[in-house]
Amino acid sequence: MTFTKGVTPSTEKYDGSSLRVLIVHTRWNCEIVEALVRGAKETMTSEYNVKSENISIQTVAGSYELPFAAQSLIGASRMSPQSFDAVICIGVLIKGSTMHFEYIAEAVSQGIMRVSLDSGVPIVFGVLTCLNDEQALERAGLGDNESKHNHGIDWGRCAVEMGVKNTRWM
Ligand code: DLZ
Repeated sequence: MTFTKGVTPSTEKYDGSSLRVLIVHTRWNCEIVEALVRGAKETMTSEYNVKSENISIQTVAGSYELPFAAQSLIGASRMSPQSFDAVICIGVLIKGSTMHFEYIAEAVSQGIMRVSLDSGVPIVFGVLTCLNDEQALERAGLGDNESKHNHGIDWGRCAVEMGVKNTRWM
């Protein structure tokens, strides 16, 4: 049996022109992360009319710092006239020879979910957890593999959908 792998595009057309989106990304594995950030940003602006000036970009050192940064920045934005409607946390974890990968991946995924539910702001899980460099490159749309695909594109779409739905459901 064959089936369509991955996310089926939504049948609804979302208007992102009034959304405010935060992207927090790591400086670890920088080239791969930058391609993912570009994919997310370009998708939001070109497909959904999100204004570039309404996309805030902040960096942290590594993926472990992403949940704390998201929590602080969401909190700070609440003090300003316009708070964030959606957040994308972007990082790339690549398995090495120690247990670092497992601990960080677990902490970050749990942390991001906790910040999202506690704050009521949808946070897209844009953290690749890869077993090797090739997997990371392929998922950022880089390298030679024919099946490469930039997952940042999906994260941008997800952020707009969740941001719009969040403003409706609030
Ligand atoms: C320490 C570490 C390691 C080994 N690997 C990665 C990685 O592949 N991707 C990533 O984003 N960050 C990594 N880090 C850094 C941690 O996430 C964190 O920045 C440090 O442990 C400091 O808290």
